[in-house]
Amino acid sequence: MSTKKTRIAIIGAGPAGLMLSHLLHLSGIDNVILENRSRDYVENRIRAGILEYEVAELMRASGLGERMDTVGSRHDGTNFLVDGELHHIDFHKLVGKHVMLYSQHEVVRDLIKARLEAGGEIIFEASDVAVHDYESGTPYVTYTVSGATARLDCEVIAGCDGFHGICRQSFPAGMIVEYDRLYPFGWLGILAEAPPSMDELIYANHPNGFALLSMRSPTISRLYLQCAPDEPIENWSDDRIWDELALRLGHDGFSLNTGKIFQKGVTAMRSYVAEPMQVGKLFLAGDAAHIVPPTGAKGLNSAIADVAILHRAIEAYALRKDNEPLNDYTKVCLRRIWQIERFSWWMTSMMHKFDNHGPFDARMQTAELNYILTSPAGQMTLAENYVGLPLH
Ligand code: RFL
Ligand code: PHB
Repeated sequence: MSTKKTRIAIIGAGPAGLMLSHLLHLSGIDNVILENRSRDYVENRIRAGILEYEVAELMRASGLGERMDTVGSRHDGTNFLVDGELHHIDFHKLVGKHVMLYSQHEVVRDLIKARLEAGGEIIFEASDVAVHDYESGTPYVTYTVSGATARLDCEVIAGCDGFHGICRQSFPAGMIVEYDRLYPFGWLGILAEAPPSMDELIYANHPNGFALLSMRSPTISRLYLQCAPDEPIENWSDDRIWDELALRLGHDGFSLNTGKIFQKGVTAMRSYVAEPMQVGKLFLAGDAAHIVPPTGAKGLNSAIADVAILHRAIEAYALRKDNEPLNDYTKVCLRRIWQIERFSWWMTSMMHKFDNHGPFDARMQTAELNYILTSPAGQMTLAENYVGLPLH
């Protein structure tokens, strides 16, 4: 069996694993990423689109801002459509910050390019990845690549392998407490060759269900419709999708640009947190430890926030022999994560149609929306959370 050695073994080349690898490299800390998919697959996986203010700042501060600031676009606010009335939330005016619209797969491409140009090692198509001896001082990872088994010796393992990865599942039985909520709906998402119909997003609460207008570029729209969690995609012809989007997003003076739909998919909606996020020298980050429904645009951002915290903790350990920040990793992350979970759950509860809601619940939802959208204090709460809490 071939054996390699590094200081930090990172499992998963999603945004969490790649950003951690990049930040560690900038601190001069040797690391290797093991990813079970191909480079082409991870670079073309379509997911999130909104970067919080501080996440965008971190991209810039770590030398990754150039393409984001050229291809991406700055959004100073967003729109909520309720009872056919459009409310604009001006983040910049309310909290002096903005967000960036820049696709997750572009972030992933930038990070992979930066790592490879700096001589970093990402082992793609590594199968049978398994983590060992992380409760001792000498952890290691085994994997198979091109049919041969290999071993990677390390000091710390970062489990950045997403919700279905192996790292969380490798924790000792009974150690993890799971907090879980499944929502009784999903999102049908499309990408279409259609210029965005607005310059900022629209989050719509409609009697037929939630809809979201987003975009990827001046020629590509990204749009979502609330649907059943197990909705067969065949139920939705292109014509039905456009008709329903036009209905749910419709308001005075608005017209929906349509075009060729080139990607369609249904995503289930879930809130999930695993506690603790560490055992011995194995640390979870991003979707490996927690999931949010996409309504608050927080999934990618909270993955980056975890690794910003983990990077600082590994730096203290690796450069200054200070173990305290690593020992505190779960505590520091969870404080922020539960705030993100609350915001994502709240946005989801406020914006969707719940079939089990009676007339009273429905009125409560409307009252909450009216308060949030018309009170300066309500708008401030929304803006503060949407642009993102501090990255610590
Ligand atoms: P990722 O991106 O899932 O990356 C994990 C990586 O680990 C690899 N992996 C393994 N590698 C080696 N061995 C194994 N055994 C492995 N098992 C898995 C995977 O191939 C992958 O490359 O997790 P990370 O880095 O924590 O990043 C989190 C974000 O990707 C995620 O939170 C968001 O994309 C969530 N999400 C969305 N968030 C939003 O804020 N807005 C959205 O619109 C949005 N849309 C989405 C989404 C997630 C989706 N999923 C997970 C189904 C749409 C979809 C379809
Ligand atoms: C997206 O552009 O894909 C997107 C934007 C905002 C969200 C969710 C998804 O809340």
